[in-house]
Amino acid sequence: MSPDLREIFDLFTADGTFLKGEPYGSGHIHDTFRVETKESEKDNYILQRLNDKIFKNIPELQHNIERVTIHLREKLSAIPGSDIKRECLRLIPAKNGNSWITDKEGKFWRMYIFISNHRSYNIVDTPVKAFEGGKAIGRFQAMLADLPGEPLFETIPFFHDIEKRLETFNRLLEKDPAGRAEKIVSEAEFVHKRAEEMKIILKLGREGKIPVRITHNDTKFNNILLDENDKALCVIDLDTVMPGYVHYDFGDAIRTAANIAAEDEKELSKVRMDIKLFEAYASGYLSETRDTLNPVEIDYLAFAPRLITFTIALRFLTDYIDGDNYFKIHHVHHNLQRARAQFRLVESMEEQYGEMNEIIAGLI
Ligand code: ADP
Ligand code: GN1
Ligand code: MG
Repeated sequence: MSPDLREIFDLFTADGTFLKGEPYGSGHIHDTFRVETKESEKDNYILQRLNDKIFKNIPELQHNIERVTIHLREKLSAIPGSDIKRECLRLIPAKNGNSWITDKEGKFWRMYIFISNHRSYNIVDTPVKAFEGGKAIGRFQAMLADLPGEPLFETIPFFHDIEKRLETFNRLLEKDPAGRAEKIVSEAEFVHKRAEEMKIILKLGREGKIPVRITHNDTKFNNILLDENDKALCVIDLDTVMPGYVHYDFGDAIRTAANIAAEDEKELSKVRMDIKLFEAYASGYLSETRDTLNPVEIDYLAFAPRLITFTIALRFLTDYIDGDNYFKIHHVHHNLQRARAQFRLVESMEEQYGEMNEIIAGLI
């Protein structure tokens, strides 16, 4: 049954009267709706029914987002000419005093101001947009570097931990709960061939050579909104903002900003990492972070897209053999199709790895 959005809307302290609400965006995790208000001068809103199968502790998750958005807003307010309503997500408090409500079925909902006149891209077609995306993520990391207080909650423990992801994959491959293991023999071989080299970032972390920082952890390009002139506007989807390595954010952004094809492209010959888009994103990112990254972090930036694209391909593949319990899918073999496209993208990055390293070195 579709939710009664008007009823949910009225549980929040939003300014404006509910006119209509409809599904919005192409996120893989939550159920997202855009609510339009009757008054043209008032804000519109985003309502989200949160995925509590994936996020086990929603009050902790919301607490993180409250802290992060308050901090970002303070930083932005100090910049003359900033547009606070559009450059940072704003949670709308519920009438119960929390930043979320639960509905009759026990499902959690939250509300944000809808960021007006933004542009969102699943595929990036010009280096200028990639550059702006890089700047947005670089600035985001810089602004959160001095977040006061306790470390943020780990909303999904071991989220980018490739060792754990490999263990889960191998366990499910053995168990084969959906009877699909025989369909992925060549993909499993692809994974096993690269498993060892993918552990390098974790090893560098354990050896203390790269620091844990506050990272976003889900920097796919449609989580970076641009404005009507395609300038960096706002980083959204803050559910996984938590301690992490900068490589996770750099890698995931390149995975999406520099892939000239869709994430789930069926025609694998169309999938390729465009080196100009890579260069542009890296240039935007380093323009904001060059002075704060340590030499080892910089040395491994070019490796990061290989790691994260591999990790996310592995997660799509794992979900496929598990029977599609995690990502929203739009057809029966969707997760396999996504995994194949992402593995092809890993190969394209491998082919251009030398050049990627040269570009990073040239930007420092
Ligand atoms: P998911 O985790 O499912 O990806 P997101 O929080 O990224 O959920 O939201 C899904 C989509 O909704 C985003 O990709 C974006 O298009 C849109 N969206 C989310 N929050 C806002 C907002 N405050 N203003 C405008 N659009 C938004
Ligand atoms: C999910 O939430 P969304 O759709 O922006 C996923 C990411 C994956 C991505 C793949 C919490 O991102 O980790 O990289 O799909 N988010 C979560 O498209 O698992
Ligand atoms: Mg998203």
